[in-house]
Amino acid sequence: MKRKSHFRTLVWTALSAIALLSLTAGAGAVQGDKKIRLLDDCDPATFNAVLGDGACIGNGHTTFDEFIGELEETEDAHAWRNQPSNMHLNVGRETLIENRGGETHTFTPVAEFGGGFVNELNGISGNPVPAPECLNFGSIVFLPAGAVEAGPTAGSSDLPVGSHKFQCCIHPWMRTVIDVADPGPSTSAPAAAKHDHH
Ligand SMILES: [Cu+2]
Repeated sequence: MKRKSHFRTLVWTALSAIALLSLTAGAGAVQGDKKIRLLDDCDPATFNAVLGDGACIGNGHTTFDEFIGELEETEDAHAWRNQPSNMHLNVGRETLIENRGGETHTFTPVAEFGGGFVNELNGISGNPVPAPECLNFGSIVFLPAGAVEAGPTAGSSDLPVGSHKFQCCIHPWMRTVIDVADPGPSTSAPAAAKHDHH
C-alpha cells in the first residue's frame, strides 16, 4: 500500500511538473514576439531590368518607373514601408523582423533619421544627408527578400528603455520608431498591492 501511494505521488508530481511547464510555455506564447514587417511592391521585370537580375523577386506590381514617379511626386513610395511605423514595447518583449517584400532591405538603428547609401533615392525622397550609420557598411545587416530574423529585445543593450529609430539604408523613408516603456516603480508594485490585503 505504501509503495502504491508513493507511486501515485510520483505520477502526480510528474503531471504537475508537465502542467506547470505548459503553463509557463503558454504564458510566453501569449506575449510572443512583436513582428515588424518590411514591405515593398517591386515588379521583378522592370526592377531587374534597371537594377540587375535578382534585385527584385516575387510578385509585386509597381513598375520601376511608377516607383520613381511616386517618389518624385511625394518623396514617398507608399508600398515600401515598415509595418508598424511606431510601436511600444515592454521590457522583455522580443521582436522579429520579416522582409515580406521582393527587394533587400535593412532595419538599421540610427540616432536620427537621414538618407541611406543610395544617393539617387536619398535625393528624390528628400533625405539628402545620409544617416552616418547607413554609411558604416561593416555593421549594416541586410535582409534579403523573405528573410526572417530575430530583432532586438526590448530592455536589452540593443534596445534599452527609451525611444529608438530604425530605418532602411536603401529606402530611407522606410522607418520605425520603437518606444521601450520604463518599467519604473513596477518592481515595488506587487509589494504595494500586498499591503492592500492587510
Ligand atoms: Cu528598403
